[in-house]
Amino acid sequence: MAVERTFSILKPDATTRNLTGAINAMIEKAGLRIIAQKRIRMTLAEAETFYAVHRERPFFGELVQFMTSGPVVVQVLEGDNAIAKYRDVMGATDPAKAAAGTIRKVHAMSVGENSVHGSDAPDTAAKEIAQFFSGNEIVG
Ligand code: 3AN
Repeated sequence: MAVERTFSILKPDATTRNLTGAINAMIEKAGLRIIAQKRIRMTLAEAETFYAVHRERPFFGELVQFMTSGPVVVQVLEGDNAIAKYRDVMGATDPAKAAAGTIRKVHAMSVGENSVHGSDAPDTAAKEIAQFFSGNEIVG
Protein backbone atom coordinates (compact mmCIF):
# COMPACT_ATOMS: atom_id res chain seq x y z
CA MET A 1 0.00 0.00 0.00
CA ALA A 2 1.24 3.47 -0.84
CA VAL A 3 1.99 6.04 1.83
CA GLU A 4 -0.22 9.03 1.03
CA ARG A 5 -1.00 12.43 2.45
CA THR A 6 -4.50 13.84 2.81
CA PHE A 7 -5.91 17.19 3.90
CA SER A 8 -8.23 17.38 6.91
CA ILE A 9 -10.29 20.13 8.50
CA LEU A 10 -11.83 19.98 11.97
CA LYS A 11 -14.83 22.24 11.35
CA PRO A 12 -16.27 25.00 13.59
CA ASP A 13 -18.94 22.73 15.13
CA ALA A 14 -16.08 20.52 16.39
CA THR A 15 -13.67 23.23 17.58
CA THR A 16 -16.40 25.18 19.39
CA ARG A 17 -17.55 22.02 21.22
CA ASN A 18 -13.95 21.37 22.36
CA LEU A 19 -13.63 18.19 20.29
CA THR A 20 -10.20 18.77 18.72
CA GLY A 21 -8.47 16.29 21.02
CA ALA A 22 -11.24 13.67 20.84
CA ILE A 23 -11.22 13.73 17.03
CA ASN A 24 -7.42 13.73 16.85
CA ALA A 25 -7.43 10.63 19.06
CA MET A 26 -9.75 8.86 16.57
CA ILE A 27 -7.46 9.91 13.69
CA GLU A 28 -4.33 8.63 15.45
CA LYS A 29 -6.02 5.43 16.61
CA ALA A 30 -6.76 4.66 12.94
CA GLY A 31 -3.01 4.77 12.24
CA LEU A 32 -2.92 8.17 10.54
CA ARG A 33 -0.12 10.57 11.58
CA ILE A 34 -0.89 14.27 12.02
CA ILE A 35 2.20 15.70 10.28
CA ALA A 36 0.99 19.32 10.13
CA GLN A 37 -1.69 21.15 12.08
CA LYS A 38 -2.79 24.71 12.78
CA ARG A 39 -5.86 26.46 14.15
CA ILE A 40 -7.06 29.30 11.94
CA ARG A 41 -10.10 31.43 11.27
CA MET A 42 -10.89 30.90 7.58
CA THR A 43 -11.66 34.04 5.60
CA LEU A 44 -14.67 34.16 3.31
CA ALA A 45 -12.32 34.25 0.30
CA GLU A 46 -10.41 31.18 1.54
CA ALA A 47 -13.65 29.24 2.10
CA GLU A 48 -15.02 30.22 -1.32
CA THR A 49 -11.78 29.11 -3.00
CA PHE A 50 -11.67 25.88 -1.01
CA TYR A 51 -15.27 24.93 -1.87
CA ALA A 52 -15.28 26.39 -5.42
CA VAL A 53 -16.36 23.00 -6.81
CA HIS A 54 -19.64 23.39 -4.88
CA ARG A 55 -20.29 26.99 -6.04
CA GLU A 56 -23.47 26.08 -7.95
CA ARG A 57 -24.92 23.87 -5.19
CA PRO A 58 -27.88 25.27 -3.22
CA PHE A 59 -26.00 24.91 0.08
CA PHE A 60 -22.88 26.85 -1.04
CA GLY A 61 -23.73 30.08 0.84
CA GLU A 62 -24.62 28.21 4.00
CA LEU A 63 -21.41 26.14 3.70
CA VAL A 64 -19.00 29.09 3.41
CA GLN A 65 -20.90 30.97 6.14
CA PHE A 66 -20.54 27.98 8.48
CA MET A 67 -16.85 27.39 7.67
CA THR A 68 -16.05 31.02 8.54
CA SER A 69 -18.26 31.12 11.65
CA GLY A 70 -15.58 29.93 14.08
CA PRO A 71 -12.08 28.49 14.31
CA VAL A 72 -11.08 25.48 12.23
CA VAL A 73 -8.08 23.18 12.61
CA VAL A 74 -6.42 22.41 9.27
CA GLN A 75 -4.23 19.32 9.12
CA VAL A 76 -2.12 17.12 6.90
CA LEU A 77 -2.50 13.41 7.65
CA GLU A 78 -0.07 10.76 6.44
CA GLY A 79 -0.32 6.98 6.29
CA ASP A 80 -0.91 3.92 4.14
CA ASN A 81 -3.83 4.64 1.84
CA ALA A 82 -4.47 7.83 3.87
CA ILE A 83 -7.08 9.38 1.55
CA ALA A 84 -9.50 6.43 1.57
CA LYS A 85 -8.63 5.51 5.14
CA TYR A 86 -9.54 8.97 6.46
CA ARG A 87 -12.83 8.94 4.47
CA ASP A 88 -13.61 5.64 6.25
CA VAL A 89 -12.74 7.11 9.65
CA MET A 90 -14.88 10.22 8.93
CA GLY A 91 -17.97 8.28 7.85
CA ALA A 92 -20.72 9.35 5.42
CA THR A 93 -21.39 13.07 4.78
CA ASP A 94 -24.78 12.75 6.51
CA PRO A 95 -24.14 11.62 10.11
CA ALA A 96 -27.49 9.79 10.13
CA LYS A 97 -26.06 7.52 7.41
CA ALA A 98 -22.54 7.22 8.86
CA ALA A 99 -21.31 3.85 10.14
CA ALA A 100 -21.01 3.20 13.87
CA GLY A 101 -17.76 4.38 15.40
CA THR A 102 -16.95 6.93 12.69
CA ILE A 103 -16.13 10.56 13.56
CA ARG A 104 -19.34 11.84 11.98
CA LYS A 105 -21.53 9.19 13.63
CA VAL A 106 -20.03 9.96 17.04
CA HIS A 107 -19.69 13.75 16.81
CA ALA A 108 -21.41 15.39 13.81
CA MET A 109 -24.59 17.42 14.25
CA SER A 110 -26.04 17.49 10.70
CA VAL A 111 -25.10 17.12 7.03
CA GLY A 112 -23.82 20.72 7.07
CA GLU A 113 -22.25 20.80 10.53
CA ASN A 114 -20.50 17.48 10.08
CA SER A 115 -17.32 18.06 12.11
CA VAL A 116 -14.65 17.08 9.55
CA HIS A 117 -13.49 17.41 5.97
CA GLY A 118 -11.17 14.98 4.18
CA SER A 119 -9.85 15.09 0.62
CA ASP A 120 -11.53 12.75 -1.86
CA ALA A 121 -8.64 12.03 -4.28
CA PRO A 122 -4.86 12.49 -4.65
CA ASP A 123 -5.14 15.57 -6.90
CA THR A 124 -7.55 17.36 -4.57
CA ALA A 125 -5.42 16.38 -1.55
CA ALA A 126 -2.34 18.01 -3.12
CA LYS A 127 -4.28 21.13 -4.06
CA GLU A 128 -5.96 21.48 -0.65
CA ILE A 129 -2.69 20.95 1.27
CA ALA A 130 -1.00 23.62 -0.87
CA GLN A 131 -3.80 26.11 -0.15
CA PHE A 132 -3.11 26.07 3.60
CA PHE A 133 0.46 24.81 4.22
CA SER A 134 3.91 25.67 2.97
CA GLY A 135 6.47 22.87 2.70
CA ASN A 136 8.36 23.70 5.88
CA GLU A 137 5.16 23.51 7.99
CA ILE A 138 4.77 19.81 7.12
CA VAL A 139 7.02 17.55 9.18
CA GLY A 140 6.61 13.87 8.31
P1 3AN B 1 -17.83 15.24 1.90
O1 3AN B 1 -17.37 16.33 2.84
O2 3AN B 1 -18.33 14.03 2.64
O3 3AN B 1 -16.84 14.94 0.84
P2 3AN B 1 -19.33 16.75 -0.14
O4 3AN B 1 -18.03 16.99 -0.83
O5 3AN B 1 -20.48 16.20 -0.91
O6 3AN B 1 -19.12 15.81 1.16
O7 3AN B 1 -19.84 18.12 0.50
C1 3AN B 1 -18.93 19.04 1.00
C2 3AN B 1 -19.50 19.68 2.25
O8 3AN B 1 -20.66 20.40 1.91
C3 3AN B 1 -19.93 18.66 3.31
N1 3AN B 1 -18.89 18.22 4.17
C4 3AN B 1 -21.00 19.42 4.04
O9 3AN B 1 -20.42 20.23 5.06
C5 3AN B 1 -21.59 20.30 2.97
N2 3AN B 1 -22.83 19.74 2.47
C6 3AN B 1 -22.99 18.70 1.64
N3 3AN B 1 -24.29 18.47 1.39
C7 3AN B 1 -24.97 19.40 2.10
C8 3AN B 1 -26.35 19.70 2.26
N4 3AN B 1 -27.29 18.98 1.66
N5 3AN B 1 -26.67 20.74 3.06
C9 3AN B 1 -25.73 21.48 3.68
N6 3AN B 1 -24.39 21.25 3.55
C10 3AN B 1 -24.04 20.22 2.79
